[in-house]
Amino acid sequence: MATVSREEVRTLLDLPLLPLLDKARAVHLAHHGDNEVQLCTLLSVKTGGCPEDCSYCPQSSHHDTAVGAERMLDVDQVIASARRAKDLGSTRFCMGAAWREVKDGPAFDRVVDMVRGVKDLGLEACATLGMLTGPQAERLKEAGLDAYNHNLDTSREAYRSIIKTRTYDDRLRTLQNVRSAGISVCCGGIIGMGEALEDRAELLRTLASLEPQPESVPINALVAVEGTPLADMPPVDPFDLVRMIAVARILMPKSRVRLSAGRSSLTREAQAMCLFAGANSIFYGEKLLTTANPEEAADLELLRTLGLTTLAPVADASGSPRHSEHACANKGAGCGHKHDHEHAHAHGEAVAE
Ligand code: SAM
Ligand code: DTB
Ligand code: SF4
Repeated sequence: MATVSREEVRTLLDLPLLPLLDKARAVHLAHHGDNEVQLCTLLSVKTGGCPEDCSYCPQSSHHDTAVGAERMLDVDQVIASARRAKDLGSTRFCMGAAWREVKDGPAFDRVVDMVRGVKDLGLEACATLGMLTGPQAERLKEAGLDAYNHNLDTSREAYRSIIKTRTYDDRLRTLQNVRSAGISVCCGGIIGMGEALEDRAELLRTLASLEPQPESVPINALVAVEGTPLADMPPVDPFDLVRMIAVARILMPKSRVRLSAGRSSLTREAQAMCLFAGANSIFYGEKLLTTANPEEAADLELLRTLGLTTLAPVADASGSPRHSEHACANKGAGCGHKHDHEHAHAHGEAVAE
């Protein structure tokens, strides 16, 4: 897309909700008419004790929260979780570490092995490990990493009041290293941290101006965690989240927009509006990194009610059946579809594929 100005983004964000939804929906249908939602499962492979001071984060060692520093998980534990996620229908598995930056050595070697194991299962592999150098990004790429999550979180101006231990430019540098290594970019932000509308507009403008635009754009609503400096922030107005998603969809038509943290505080109806506005991925599984997320069954039921399907898994090198049989209303009528995802696609159902 041609460069967009802050004023143009602000005009979109300020539209009355229904005309904004009309615009976003038109863009969404033109680029993602398949009605597919990707299920992505998160796992914290190294929890807590992080030296960064991100005001929103329960894993920062600067804040006194219930999340303590834990040992890094073993490769086998991670692969077992990834297998469970896949059996439940996820097609993407994202490993998070509470690190400021990746340091070469045994811990990074272990993450590289985790990436290989996740890829062997036929899942998309994503990681979010803090800052990365070019050579580190290349090593992850060689291991098969598909995507790297590194959020800009908010505007450059507001960033300084949210995080003091690193700069916006540090963030942009890592994004460039990821891009140069040929890994796809997952980059988004958070609303509800006390930022002004201008900051939201500026975040969206910055994301949309990245060249190329990020393939994946997570939009998080702050999960206000006790012990963090943002613990007492008022809850996000769900319509504000719908607006952010709608404008992200309009500005980044081809990207996968992810309805991310904060879903546990949203009604089914609010989530439905987010999905209508252009979100086509959710984090799936009872936990995000350290905080709660809706139960899988509730998510599948919601998608089914809305007539959305889940993204089909990519081919598995082993060729073995990857999904258990799933009760399909059409099976009795002899629809002939052998696997869950075939039923889902043919009959407009949302099932764990
Ligand atoms: N340490 C790495 C980093 O900061 O990039 C990776 C993990 S970090 C937890 C990943 C992202 O989670 C952050 O960039 C932030 O956008 C999001 N996040 C963390 N805590 C959050 C919260 N309480 N509410 C909403 N989003 C949150
Ligand atoms: C993203 O933007 N949101 C996810 C994922 N990328 C890594 C993380 C949300 C974390 C919410 C707080 C927690 O569970 O610790
Ligand atoms: Fe550390 Fe990432 Fe949390 Fe910031 S968001 S404190 S870098 S884990």
